[in-house]
Amino acid sequence: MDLVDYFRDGEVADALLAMQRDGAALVPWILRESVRAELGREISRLPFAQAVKAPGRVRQNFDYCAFLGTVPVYPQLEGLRLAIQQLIRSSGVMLRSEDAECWLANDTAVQCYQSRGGISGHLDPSRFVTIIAILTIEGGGTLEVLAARGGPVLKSLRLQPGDLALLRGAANHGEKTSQQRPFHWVSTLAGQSRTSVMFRYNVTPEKPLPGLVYANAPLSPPDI
Ligand SMILES: O=C(O)CCC(=O)C(=O)O
Repeated sequence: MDLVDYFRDGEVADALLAMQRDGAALVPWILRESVRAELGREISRLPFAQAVKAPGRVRQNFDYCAFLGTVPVYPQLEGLRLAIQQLIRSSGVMLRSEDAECWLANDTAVQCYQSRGGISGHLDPSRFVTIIAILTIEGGGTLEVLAARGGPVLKSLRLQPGDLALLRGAANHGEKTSQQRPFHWVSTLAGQSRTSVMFRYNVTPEKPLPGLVYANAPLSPPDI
């Protein structure tokens, strides 16, 4: 059974163009109920860690579990990674920064927000290029594109279980400014928790990102 509804491909292409224009866009209800339930069960077994304070003024209030490259041991998440990669690559969309056909989902992060959790206004690191794909697995939240770190809000997306949000990543080939990446913040809906799965195209996977630990990172050699 397909994880996502391929018959709605045209909707993904339209959303990618809206993402290019506005910084973010939504493809509602892309995951089937049964798929979300399976993912939820698998996600509950992940080795979560608490997000550490990001550099500067960014406040992060969630637990996360990240994988670089493939997602070993967790077949539902790995299946979702491949399905979303295929969905975006086959959209036929030519973005300003790069053809969507070149996009890779080689960096996966599962994030669990308790009620009132979230992340304050920030830019994603420039190593994450072109498209950031964010699925809401459980709970509800809001993702807002901002004119600057503290607002005002330019576009607001309400995130429901099964939705796919698309966020504009950095331009490939070394973007130096923040013109391409939108400032954004994420919050939970009142009284709700939220679990998201985020797929990104990391163009410098060999360089560690301060504060981020991958669950499948190779063990460091023993001290001798
Ligand atoms: O969990 C989400 O919906 C996205 C979080 C986000 O913007 C980030 O971690 O940079």
